[in-house]
Amino acid sequence: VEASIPEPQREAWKKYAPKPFTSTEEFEKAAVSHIETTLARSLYNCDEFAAYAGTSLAFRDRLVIDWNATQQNQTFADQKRVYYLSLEFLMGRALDNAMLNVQQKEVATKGLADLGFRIEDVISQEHDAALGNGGLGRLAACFLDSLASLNYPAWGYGLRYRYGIFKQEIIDGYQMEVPDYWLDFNPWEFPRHDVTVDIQFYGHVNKWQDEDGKQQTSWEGGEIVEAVAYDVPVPGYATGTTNNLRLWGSKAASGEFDFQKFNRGEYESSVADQQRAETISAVLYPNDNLERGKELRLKQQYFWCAASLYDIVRRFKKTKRAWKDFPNQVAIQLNDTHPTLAIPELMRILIDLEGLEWDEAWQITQSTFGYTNHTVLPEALEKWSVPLMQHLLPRHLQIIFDINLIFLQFVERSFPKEREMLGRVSIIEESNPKMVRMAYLALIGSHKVNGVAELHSDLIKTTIFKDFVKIYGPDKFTNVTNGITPRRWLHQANPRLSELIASKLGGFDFLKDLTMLHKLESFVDDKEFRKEFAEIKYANKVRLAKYIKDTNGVTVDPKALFDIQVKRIHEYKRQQLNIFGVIKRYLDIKAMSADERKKLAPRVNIFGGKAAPGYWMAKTVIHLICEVGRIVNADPDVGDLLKVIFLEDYNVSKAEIIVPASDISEHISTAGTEASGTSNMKFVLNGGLIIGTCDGANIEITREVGENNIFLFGNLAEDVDELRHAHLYGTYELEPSLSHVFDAIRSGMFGDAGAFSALVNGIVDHGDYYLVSDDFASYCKTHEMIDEAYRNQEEWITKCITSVARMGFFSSDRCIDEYAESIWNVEPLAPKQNGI
Ligand code: GPQ
Repeated sequence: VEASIPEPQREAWKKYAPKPFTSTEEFEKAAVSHIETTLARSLYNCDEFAAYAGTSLAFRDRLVIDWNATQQNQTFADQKRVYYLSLEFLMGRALDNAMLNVQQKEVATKGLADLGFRIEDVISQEHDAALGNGGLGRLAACFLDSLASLNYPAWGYGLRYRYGIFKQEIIDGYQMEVPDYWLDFNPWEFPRHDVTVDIQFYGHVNKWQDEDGKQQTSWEGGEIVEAVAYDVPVPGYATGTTNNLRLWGSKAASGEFDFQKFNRGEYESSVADQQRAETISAVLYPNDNLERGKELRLKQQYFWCAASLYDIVRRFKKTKRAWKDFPNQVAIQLNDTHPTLAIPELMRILIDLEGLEWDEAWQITQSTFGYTNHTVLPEALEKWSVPLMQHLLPRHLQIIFDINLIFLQFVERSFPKEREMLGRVSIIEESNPKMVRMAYLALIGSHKVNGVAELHSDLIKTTIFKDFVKIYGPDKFTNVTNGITPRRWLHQANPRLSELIASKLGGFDFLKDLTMLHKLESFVDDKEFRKEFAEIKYANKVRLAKYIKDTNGVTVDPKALFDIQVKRIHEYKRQQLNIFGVIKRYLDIKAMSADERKKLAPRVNIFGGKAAPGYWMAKTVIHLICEVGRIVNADPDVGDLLKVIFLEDYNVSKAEIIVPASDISEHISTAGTEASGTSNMKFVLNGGLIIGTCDGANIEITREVGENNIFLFGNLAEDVDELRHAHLYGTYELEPSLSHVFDAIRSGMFGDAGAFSALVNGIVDHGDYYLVSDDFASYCKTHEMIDEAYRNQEEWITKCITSVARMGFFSSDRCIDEYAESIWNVEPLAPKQNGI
């Protein structure tokens, strides 16, 4: 309050407050001014990067104006806000998105042309903000876009990693990891050196009785690390709302401690302290669907949770409300179990620092949190060792024990005859060492738990959380099927398709209400529309073909069927099934006569995705794909009939080129393992069909687009357990056509056979856990059906258009409205001055 300009001077201030550019000329003026003064560059020294920087700074000004207005408006309105806590935000590039969301891309296109630049070249200068691994992080980014576009008062909270997900280089057919230092020039973040929080680690717990005989607890000693806020504006589409993403960076606390060290002449050790503190937010852990229990990771989690909660509580306390109102003002969503420490941290604040009684604190805490589960894979469920937590967070461990004790007493009272249940549902696993089961803590500390697609939300109730459904009843569990933002994944990635749709639907309103797409169905027989639709797909394939030529040096025919699988490499996602299918196709071609070959539909199989650096089997799969490509692409018998491409360093900005160019994409996880998948939605929205298993959101996509418009294959989730059991204990016969493929690999056809023995043996000798053999015949047969269907281009296009028209459900806007209504209980807040 002391910082605000006094009333009499506010007129002058308002007179000079900046206004956003609205014309080409004003944009050029802003960009040139930034290039000359902010960047100190000139007419004679302005390359594409400088043009990118100037353009970004011009748009940043525009965003900041809306952002300030939004924050003021939200503070003044003082209604309930939602806080989305996520260790990952896979944002990708910001400039193109900002230009489109504030609806000024045309202005920038013309302005940059005037100044001698092509806008695509300028956009491609930007480094992706790659603060995430895969689907979970990208979901968080789509949610931020929807929250702002729908005018929800919302903040994202995350970590400001200095290194995002590593850059992948393919060298001699092997993945190499290169650090992703992305902060050299980042105009999209605002360091808030005045917004800091001291975060405590280690130390010990003190308990005593105060004068009134009340039990008091405090956490003393240990070390302090400082959290500094970095704010990133998140513009909504066609609205004045620009929300905030607050990322915390770590640095050494600027206290007496290092000052004293410095004075004692311990310069080196004081610098070392500094670096140790900065290590906390240094790097994103590159594991997808896997947890490895590293101490630094736990430090990251607490650092971020504690800083975020301090910030949220500070904002709440300014309103001078009673604590019981906290859940009426604050909803916190936990993106997976990574932020679960926020639960004991809020309890600690309320009890130790604010003096509330346990029951009231617990009531507040449970009403505040919601927890989203993203996997049932056991290796991905977080557990932290009790000794580690005792050492790092002694007070939090006590609180967790107390939560557990009270919970188990409740379970015992409710189910007195089921004593064995206590061990199963305990937050503490009685192993050696004991472990804290974070998913149970998250569930117990939240009022709602949701899965991310219908099948997944059903599965969590019958598998990992079965006992908890009995304990709390089914209403604690709900489903919110994932979605994607149509702004980035249609309008930005596929501008021509977006234009075509707008021309038929009378404008771009469908970008805010994606269900409007259904009106496209009445154009499915419109000759002109079909022609343009097909032309756009072809142009997108030409663009990808050029990209493949530039990066891989391989010429591919854009008229061939483009078959794409891009996602993290994981055994459960079964890229191995895909490449075995490709090998079978290759062997079949080799065995054909020239005449038979002429009848074949040419294919390009495109792969992309990163393997976690320590995940050897996933790296082996990448190596096999590269080796198959090396042999197949050079085989004159094959020519254009088959090409196999591994695209290096798959990321968000590359997805924007790849996704619009697919005819078929592959979503072929072992049934019951892929919680939802979100790229399946992106591909169909862009006019591609999919081949998939009955898993995750594939099932709901099928329901929406119709069974005739999707290629499903493989065993069902309900049969997986039995099949696995049969592999291990019954008679197990390898699918003969797969055996044939393995013979080829073992013959050395794709280089050193020894390199692939673990991959093959896992299937032949070690139980085929992911059911590759069981699904192989059905998979290959379905690909034959795809060949057949693709031959009839007219019917194919009908399927594509029909599918696009039926994808309205998969907007992340629908998804966010569901969270708001059924979990958060928050209302949108119309912006004061509209951005348009
Ligand atoms: N997901 Cl647990 C990740 O991307 N990383 C993870 O560590 C975990 C889940 C994905 C999940 O595999 C996909 O099926 C989902 O579509 C996605 O989260 C978003 O919910």
